[in-house]
Amino acid sequence: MLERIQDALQEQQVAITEKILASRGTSLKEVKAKLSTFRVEIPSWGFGRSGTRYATYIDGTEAASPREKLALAGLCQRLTGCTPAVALIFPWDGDDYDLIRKCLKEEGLQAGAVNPSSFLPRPGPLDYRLKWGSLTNPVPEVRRAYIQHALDCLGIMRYLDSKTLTVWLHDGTNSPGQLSLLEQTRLLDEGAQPIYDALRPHESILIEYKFFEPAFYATAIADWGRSYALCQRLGDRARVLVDLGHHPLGTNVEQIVANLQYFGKLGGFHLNDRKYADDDLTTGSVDPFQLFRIFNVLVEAEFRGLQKVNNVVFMIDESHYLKDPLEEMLEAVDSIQRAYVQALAVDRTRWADAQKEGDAEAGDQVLKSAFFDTPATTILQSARLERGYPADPLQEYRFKYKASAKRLSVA
Ligand SMILES: [Mn+2]
Repeated sequence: MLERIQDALQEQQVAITEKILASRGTSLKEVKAKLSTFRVEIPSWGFGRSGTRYATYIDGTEAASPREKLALAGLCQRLTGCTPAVALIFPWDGDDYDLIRKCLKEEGLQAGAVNPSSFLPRPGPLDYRLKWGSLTNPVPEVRRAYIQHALDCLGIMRYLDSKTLTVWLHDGTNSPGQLSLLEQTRLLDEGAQPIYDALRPHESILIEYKFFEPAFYATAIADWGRSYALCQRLGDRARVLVDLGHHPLGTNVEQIVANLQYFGKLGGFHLNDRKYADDDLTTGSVDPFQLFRIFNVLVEAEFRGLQKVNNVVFMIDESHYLKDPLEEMLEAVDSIQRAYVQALAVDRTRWADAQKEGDAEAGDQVLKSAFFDTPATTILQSARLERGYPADPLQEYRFKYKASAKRLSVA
C-alpha cells in the first residue's frame, strides 16, 4: 500500500517536472540526455587523507596505495555512472604504471588528466631546491629536470591512454628582491615551450593559475590573464584551467569563464568551494548559486555554438581532513550535476527577451527561478534510476557500503 502511494507520488512529481521544463522551453527527455553524457573526473589524490597546515589526522581507514584509491574511484563510478575517469598525479601515484593500468581496467575506469608535480622534492636535481620553483627556478639544472619530468609524464599519459596533461606550477617569489618579475615571465614562457612542443596533435595541455600560496609575493601564473597569455603563445592545444578556489575573494569567476569561452581558451575546471582562500571545500557546499551561475555560462556557450559542455574537462579538486573522502566525492558529484540541471532549465528565450528590454528584474527572475524552482532532485533521481544507478548515490554508500568501507580500503 505504502509503496503504491510512493509510486503515485513519484509519478505526480515527474508529471509536474515535465510541465515545469516544458514551460522553460526544454523537456525531461532532453535534460536526461544531457545528463547521461556528462562526465566529471575524480582525482586519485582526493581519496587520501588531507591535512591542515598543522597536522594530518590519519585514522587508518583512508586509501593509501594507488590500488586502494582506484578501488574507491571504481565504487564512485558504480554508484554515480558519471565518474569514469581518474585524474592522476606523479610521482604521488608511484611509478608502477603497469599496476595503475591494470587497476584502472579491473575497475572499469579510464585515466583522466595526468598531472606532473612541480612541488614534491625527490631524489635527484628536483630536491630541496624546488623551493625556488620549477620552470622559473634560477638554477638551470632544476629547470631542465622539471621539463624532463613533464616529458616523462607525457610518456605515462600515453601509456595510460590519457590525452590531457594538467600543469600547475608552485613557482613564485616571497619578496620583491628574490627574482626580477621580467625574468620570471621570460623563464616561464621559455620553459613551457618544449613541453608544449612534445604534444601530439590529439593531446592537450591545461594550465592552471592561482594567485598566491605557496608564494606570497609574486606567483608565476597568478591569474587567468597570465595563463591565457601563456596558452596563446604556446598554441591551440594549450588552454586555461580554472580552479574555483584560486581567485581573490569577490572575483566574478563566471565572467572569467565566459571570456575564456568567447576567446576559445577554456580547457576545464578544478571544482571545489571556498569561504576564504584556496579552501578546497566540497563543491557547492558554501555557494551553490555561484556554481549554478558558472554552469549557466557553460550551457549558454553551448547554446550559442561556442563550446560544447562535454568539451570542457571537469575535475574535482578538493581536500578533506574531516569527511569520508568517498562521501565527499559523491556529495560533490551530486552538487555539480544539480547545477548543470538548473542551468539546463534556464528559460533562454525569456531571458533573452528580458535582456533586450533592459528588464534586469525579469532577467534575474528567470535565473532565480531556474535555481530555486527546478525540481532538480526529481530530475536527477529519475535520470539515475533510468540508467540503472541508485537514486541517491551518497545514501546508498552510507547505508549499504559504508560498513564494508574499511575492508574495501585495505583490499
Ligand atoms: Mn587545482
